[in-house]
Amino acid sequence: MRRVYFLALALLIIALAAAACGQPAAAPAEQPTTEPAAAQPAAGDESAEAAKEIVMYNWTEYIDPDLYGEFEAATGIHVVEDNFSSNEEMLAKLQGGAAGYAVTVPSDYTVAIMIEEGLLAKLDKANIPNITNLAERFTQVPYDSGNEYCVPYMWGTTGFGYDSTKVDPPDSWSVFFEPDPNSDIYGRVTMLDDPRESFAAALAYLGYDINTTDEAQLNEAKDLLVKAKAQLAGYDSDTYEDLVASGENLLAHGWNGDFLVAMDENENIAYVTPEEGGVVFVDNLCIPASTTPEQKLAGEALINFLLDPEVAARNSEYIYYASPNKAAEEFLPEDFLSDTSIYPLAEVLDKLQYLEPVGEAESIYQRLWDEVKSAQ
Ligand code: SPD
Repeated sequence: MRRVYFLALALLIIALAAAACGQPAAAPAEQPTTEPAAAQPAAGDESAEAAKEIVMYNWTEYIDPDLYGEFEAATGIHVVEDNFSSNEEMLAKLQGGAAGYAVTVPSDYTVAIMIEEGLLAKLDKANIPNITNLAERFTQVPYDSGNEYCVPYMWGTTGFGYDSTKVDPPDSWSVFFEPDPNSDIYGRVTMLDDPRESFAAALAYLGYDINTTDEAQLNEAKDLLVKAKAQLAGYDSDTYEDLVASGENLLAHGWNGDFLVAMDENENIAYVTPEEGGVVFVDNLCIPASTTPEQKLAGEALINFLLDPEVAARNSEYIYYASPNKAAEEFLPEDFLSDTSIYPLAEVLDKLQYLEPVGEAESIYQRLWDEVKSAQ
């Protein structure tokens, strides 16, 4: 099972790399679908009517906020947003029985865990006609082949954002793991408050698989993370890019789109992915199993709206992440589609890997992460 998963992930990376080379990685998109976002009754539940208010449980700053108003104008459904800062935070909340979220946005490996644990509802695709706008390669994702539970929302990479007028281009994870008290960046650096992402950084630096379940390797990675802590201003997954843009910090571990947004505020910010390799991810729109039929209908209407080609293009341009929506490409400007911080070159993608579920080793990651966080 694990081999099949790995093979499928490898195929997805090859497809992304082929696309980055300008070679078609998939059959050309069919005619874009721009079906109205109005909520239709679910096939299996003729009596249900879409809820008039729903909650979207999303990463911070991960949608153009104007879209909620437009969705409400089109469907009469009001959306309230609640935020999380890591997959693990969102997962713990849903595992703990939180209900009332109509849509949430887990990353690839977390979708696999949520399906396994029965935390997601199957999508009724009759309510999501715009799903045909997805690029072919995003319909075959290994963690949810055929998009039974989720629709890919955005994809991106993890790397470093830095102030290019004050910091030499960092090309190695060593900027975090070989702290130098005499350097300008000492004390002005943050790392993601995210166990899998921060362990992936340390594991990649050590030359280990970022999905290892080997406890000895994980302990080594933990020691490295504790060593790195000496120069950290903190762990931060929500405001790190703003702190680099404002000049308070000089370097941060984070996600490409967030730094690109910050570049609008400070043109000196640059983004790179490390030489040793790191993480590529796909985040997904999914409906928790705990939704009522009414919330599910409204959630599916929201997913359908976000898959409209023009809406998807505007959303991508606003948050600066790459869209898995093939039909959106014609609405995206050329300089967006050719920006290699958004669509990395094939040789860069080749070095990146998806995080995968680690099964029982999840508790080792969590315990060691707690040790990192509490180390003095
Ligand atoms: N500000 C929104 C960032 C969303 C990033 N998702 C990252 C998933 C990484 N594993």
